[in-house]
Amino acid sequence: MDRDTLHIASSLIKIPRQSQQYCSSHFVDYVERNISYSKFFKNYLIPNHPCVFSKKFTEDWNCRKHWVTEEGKPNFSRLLQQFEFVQYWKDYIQNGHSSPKGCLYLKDWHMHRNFPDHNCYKTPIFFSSDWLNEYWDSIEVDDYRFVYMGPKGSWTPFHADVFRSYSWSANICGRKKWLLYPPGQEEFLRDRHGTLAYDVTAPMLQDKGQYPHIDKACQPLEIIQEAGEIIFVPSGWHHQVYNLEDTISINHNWLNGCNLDIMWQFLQNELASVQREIEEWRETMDTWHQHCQVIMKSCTGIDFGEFAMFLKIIANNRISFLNSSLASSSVQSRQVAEALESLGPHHATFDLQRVTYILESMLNNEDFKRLEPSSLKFQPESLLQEIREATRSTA
Ligand SMILES: O=C(O)CCC(=O)C(=O)O
Ligand SMILES: [Fe+2]
Repeated sequence: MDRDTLHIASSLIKIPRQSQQYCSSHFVDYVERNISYSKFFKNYLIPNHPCVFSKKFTEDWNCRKHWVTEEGKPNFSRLLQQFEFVQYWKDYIQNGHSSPKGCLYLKDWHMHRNFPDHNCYKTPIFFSSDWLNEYWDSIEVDDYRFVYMGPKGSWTPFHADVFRSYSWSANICGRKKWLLYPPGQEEFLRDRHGTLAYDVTAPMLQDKGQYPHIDKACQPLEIIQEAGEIIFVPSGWHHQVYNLEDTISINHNWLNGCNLDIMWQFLQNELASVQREIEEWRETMDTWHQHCQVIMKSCTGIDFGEFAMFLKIIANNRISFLNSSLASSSVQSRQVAEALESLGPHHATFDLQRVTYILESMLNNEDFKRLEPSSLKFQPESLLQEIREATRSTA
């Protein structure tokens, strides 16, 4: 990241997100060839706008060569040697796109975790400020890097991504149709009980008795993604996705300093909905607030204590990086060091500014103040002080 971009980003940090108005535009930017990281950061990450990268950006990936035949179809003999689901898929196509098992879609397969040496793609630099995978790699519990393999006709219902993260998704072969709705539109796509639509194209949605706010919903942004292209799905944009051909894709969920505020708002909303759900027990239980955190963790995958820990690990890595003392003893820490190196010290400074901003907001949050000291394994005030010291010379 260059210095100008850091200045622009720093000045935006404390401005609350405007409620976003995207309905008027039905176009999505197409990135034909190399753009600088700073440009991607300013044009897409900060404004939280989608874009599509051309197939130039994946042309040197091994999987684009090895997993695909010359006709652009999945290379089953090659894939069969490696992966089991492929037998089902091959039979399905030979059987005229049908199977007694139905139209199965292999989703959320942790290929990267299961085959760490499978050097079949490289995350483009644009998506490399990835705190989600950096944190979950460090605790060795999970990751958010996936392969999807789906026959023509398979699809993913309407949703927004985990913790309101970004996603990027590259078609190794095949084509997808994406229907994207800007943040906030999902409120108009709920039925009278408040349940989010499963299929936004279902005729039932036109029934105003069932979907009372449907008239207010804008048309989705419709994107056809061709083989080799990568789509950037911004934070909190709900989407529904179709495989128009037999399609293999690689996607990551990721988040960073630009959408950290969206994640933090999401967690506060999640906690509020747990609290509403068990409101009636509030007065009868001393440990009601702790219980809310436990329920939130089991429904959402994270609680306030772990979110604070996540910020601590991210901040520590950047403090060490700025002090030139970042360890790179394991594969994971080498990956982190490489990413921080290629994004540069201005990016690390921006990251720390964002951690500070959110940590300060957390310290003012009533539910955060109520956490048991034991659920917080460090002192946020000390971390803020360390960040101030580390960024003093660079800011
Ligand atoms: O490709 C799909 O079917 C779904 C992908 C998706 O939801 C995502 O990348 O966020
Ligand atoms: Fe998604």
